[in-house]
Amino acid sequence: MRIGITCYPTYGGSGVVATELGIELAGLGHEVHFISYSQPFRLNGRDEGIFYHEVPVSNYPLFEFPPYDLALASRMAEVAEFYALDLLHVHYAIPHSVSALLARQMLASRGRRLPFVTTLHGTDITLVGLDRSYLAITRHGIQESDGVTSISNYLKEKTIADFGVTRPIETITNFVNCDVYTPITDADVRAKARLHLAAPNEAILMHLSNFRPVKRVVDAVKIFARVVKERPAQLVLVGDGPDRSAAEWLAHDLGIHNKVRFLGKLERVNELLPLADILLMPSELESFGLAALEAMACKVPSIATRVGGVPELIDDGISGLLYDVGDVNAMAAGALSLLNDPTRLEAMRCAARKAAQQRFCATLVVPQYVRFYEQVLAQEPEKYSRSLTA
Ligand code: GMT
Repeated sequence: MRIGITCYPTYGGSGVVATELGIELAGLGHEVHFISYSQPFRLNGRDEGIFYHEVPVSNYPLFEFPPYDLALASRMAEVAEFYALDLLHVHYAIPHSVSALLARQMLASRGRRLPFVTTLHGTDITLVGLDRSYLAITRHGIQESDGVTSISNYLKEKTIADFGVTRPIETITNFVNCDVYTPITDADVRAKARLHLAAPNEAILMHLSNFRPVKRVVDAVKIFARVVKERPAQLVLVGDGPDRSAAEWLAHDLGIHNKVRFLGKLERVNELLPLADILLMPSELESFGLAALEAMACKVPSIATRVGGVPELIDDGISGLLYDVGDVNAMAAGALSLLNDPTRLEAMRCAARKAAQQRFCATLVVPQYVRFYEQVLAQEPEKYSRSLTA
């Protein structure tokens, strides 16, 4: 198949999933064309079968807001035509599903078919899409998609309840490449690599996010402050975003800044995650929690919040521990109980890796997308043209 993928290419879970999906699809022999305003950050330009098409957005003095969604629609139609795309797969409903809808209409008027699949990721449904200025158009984009997938059952139910979407939505969970995200099995190698981040007697707690308010990175610092009072430890924060300054200030105010390391945005998180003992994911909301899955594949369990789709990923008490949002005392106590009981921690580490392998491995999930594309492509052309004119 020749598949066009559109996503937010910068730091963010939906862009990561879209990029990893493109890489996996190309690995299966499909031709993948990314269409976006910049190169998705996990692409290196060297992957066979992957092409990148930038969306130029020209400005004009009349435009206070350059219309990216229109430029995207034009580019989608252009790329689909030039490269004979079979379908488009857009990640994050706003505005990508609407641009795809326009591209589909543009090509239909020229007698060419371009179905599109929309994958719902999170804040497109739970936050941004609920804003009055976007709600109706987001619902329209979803409703008019040729296929819709959601990354968790939670998000699927939320879309039906809050947007009144009546078309079927298929849950296809996020996934991880279990050969790229792996534990470091040699204890000596792992111990040596950890020395870059912590002293041998220190536990490593890690947090990985885009530091937006929804991630509650400040809670990660609060949890760590309670842990480090009781035992030697380091907090390693990977990523960057609006709440970084608040987290840095808190670490200084609490006098623990020499134990807190901000590594910034990094690409090869698969090399860092296996060095952690525990991942902290104290989010206000997660429709899935991709960072926790990537950590699980590296044999790292999470202390996380019982929100959104997280309970579909983490089996509380088995592959991680779940708490109420903001309950930093309980989360710190949970982290300490694991760190002070190496046998229990090891059992949880093994369960985390096993869950990633058995339920969320790319080899299991990516074929679900391929089957879904085939179903969309098999939809009868008459039905397709009816939906276009309806
Ligand atoms: O909202 C974000 O934090 C970013 C967002 C995105 O779309 O980039 O992440 C969402 O999608 C991820 C990948 O599917 C999920 O793992 C995250 O749980 C989800 N974030 C939220 O629901 C807050």
